[in-house]
Amino acid sequence: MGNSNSSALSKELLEELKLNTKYSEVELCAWYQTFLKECPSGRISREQFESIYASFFPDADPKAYAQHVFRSFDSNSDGTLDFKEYMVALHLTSSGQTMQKLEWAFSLYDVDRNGIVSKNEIQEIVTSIFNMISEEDKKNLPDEENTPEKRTDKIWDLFGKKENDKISEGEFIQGVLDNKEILRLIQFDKPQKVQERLKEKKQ
Ligand SMILES: [Ca+2]
Ligand SMILES: [Ca+2]
Repeated sequence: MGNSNSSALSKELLEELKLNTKYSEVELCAWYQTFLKECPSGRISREQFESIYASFFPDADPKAYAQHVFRSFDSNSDGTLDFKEYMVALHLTSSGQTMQKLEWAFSLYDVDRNGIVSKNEIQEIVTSIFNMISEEDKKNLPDEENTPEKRTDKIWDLFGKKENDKISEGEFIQGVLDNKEILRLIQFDKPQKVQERLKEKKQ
């Protein structure tokens, strides 16, 4: 339509996204139109991002987790998600390759971005995950992982770490690849439900 310049994706960005995500050129262009319709400014603010999460978890408090996820996707740390960051996020959370996903998981847990993960950082993310679980669902958690502290202790033990040890990115990824139990414990375990609601919203 009239404003073809502002609503077209640059060739450069298109090529980059084709390389780094599973999406085709046609899909990326379609996503871009949807993105611009939802976010005419071309950027998603942290507040918008939080309110999207809030709409998915009406029975819980997803704010802290949303902030951590936002940080992990805001790769240039400018406080907004542009289309590129948004598409990488979408790719990673839907069907990214394992290695990419694990690198992203590490960045989610590396709260202060210093390249290593401490037990405190694990507990911070685990606590934010707990805030997204409704009171009803919390009652069904196994006894040894039904508080953020217990779950953090369990993860830390599975990584074979002592209280003040740290985990490097390589160790983190290897640990998760070697032990499915760690993978289960570091994740929020209802991504499927969220994905379904996301799909519903897009239609
Ligand atoms: Ca950004
Ligand atoms: Ca850190």
